[in-house]
Amino acid sequence: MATWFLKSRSVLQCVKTRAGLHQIICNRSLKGASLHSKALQLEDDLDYSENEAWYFPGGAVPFTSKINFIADSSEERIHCYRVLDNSGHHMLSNTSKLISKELAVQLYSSMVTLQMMDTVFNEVQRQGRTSFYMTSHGEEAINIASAAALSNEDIILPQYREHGVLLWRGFSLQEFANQLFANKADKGKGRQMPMHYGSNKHNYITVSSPLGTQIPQAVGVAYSLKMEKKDACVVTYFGDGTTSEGDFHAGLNFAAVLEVPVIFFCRNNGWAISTPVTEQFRSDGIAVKGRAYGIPSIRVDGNDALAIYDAMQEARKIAIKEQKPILIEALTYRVGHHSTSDDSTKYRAREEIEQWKADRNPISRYRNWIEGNGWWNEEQESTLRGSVRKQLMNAIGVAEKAERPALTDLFADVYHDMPTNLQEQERSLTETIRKHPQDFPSGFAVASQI
Ligand SMILES: Cc1ncc(C[n+]2csc(CCOP(=O)(O)OP(=O)(O)O)c2C)c(N)n1
Ligand SMILES: [Mg+2]
Repeated sequence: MATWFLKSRSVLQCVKTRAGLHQIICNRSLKGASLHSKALQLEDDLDYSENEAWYFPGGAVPFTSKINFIADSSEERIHCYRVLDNSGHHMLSNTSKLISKELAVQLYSSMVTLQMMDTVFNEVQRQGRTSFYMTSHGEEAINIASAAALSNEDIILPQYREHGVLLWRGFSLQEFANQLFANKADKGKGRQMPMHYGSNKHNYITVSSPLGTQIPQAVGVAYSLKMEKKDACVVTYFGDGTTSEGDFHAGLNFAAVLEVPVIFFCRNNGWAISTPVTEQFRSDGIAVKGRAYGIPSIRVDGNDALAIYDAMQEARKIAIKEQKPILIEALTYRVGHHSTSDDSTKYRAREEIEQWKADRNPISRYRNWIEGNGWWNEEQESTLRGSVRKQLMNAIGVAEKAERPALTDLFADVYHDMPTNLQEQERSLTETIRKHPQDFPSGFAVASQI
């Protein structure tokens, strides 16, 4: 391998072969076409003399006599793709890219449902009826429009503020309520914190609290899709704060090298609980980081449903057809508190929140567009809101009254044969509940004999 650094141009052929070999060793699944295009790229580089360039994997590296550090930022920031302007007028000259009336209305109805569901479930938590909640207020367009651009076969690895994707896929308001109340009908058997949704049926991998763990996992899932030659991709969502985790960087690098169909979707909402993005990184946001790893990347207006839909559709096409990762950075704002355990007015100005809520609201902007098309009116609005409210009230009533999961479920499903330490813990918990029933919520099915 030391011959790599041989200076003579006469060894170029040898270097070319080595570059080819290097690629094969790195990734045996590389298709012939891809190798061929890399070889062509090297041919183009032949214009350089040996004094002008070194040949390294990836192409020729020209020499310069100027000492020149790559700038820490470019003069102009990466542009942000949008289709609708602030008042909901479309900016495209080619209007054929716009969506059908049916889909447009479906997107709007789902965004409103998500907003209402968040408002009501958040209230329920404030009343002390559930233990925790997180709204996606301000990020409704990201949730719904990104989901709408996918096929249900695409696998989602979420962070936690993307329950709208699950809503779009058909997870019912009753199923959401069952999870939040941790009742017997909850698919997770009440073992997860509220908001930690998951559903096999909807190809939605269960939320996991430690930030960023979903990112390298998504790359692994995408690698399996690649091996099985599936016509599908993986989408993993995460926030701006999560890009400071090592898992983000490891995940991007693996995805680029393994050439897998994964879409990294970053919701850059300005805050990671109380940490603003200005204290999180000094780069031009997240999109620029994709390039550093060799990943095609785009910045999108996260409050423009049509832009999100369009970008996601394109990203999906590239990811599957070209078998490569894509990074999408959606600029938005976390209008709500981080969670019900947070009061964001303690660390940010109310005016900032109000400005995003009023002037940059993704739902009202989109409503202006569909109303302008004659596809929506006030009567439809009140019918939709009335119906969603009724469904929510009903779902909450049912979920709250439902039986709790059996206590034994707390210890099941991890091991085929329960180890003795878990058996001991189960016995001890059952005993404690029997002795101090007043300290535990009622309605547990405690095993009679363990
Ligand atoms: C590894 C890890 N570190 C810290 C936390 C605590 N924590 C939970 S959410 C959060 C903020 C994440 O911000 P971001 O990724 O921007 O997502 P957002 O909440 O803005 O949607 C933090 C620090 C955690 N869950 N996991
Ligand atoms: Mg954030």
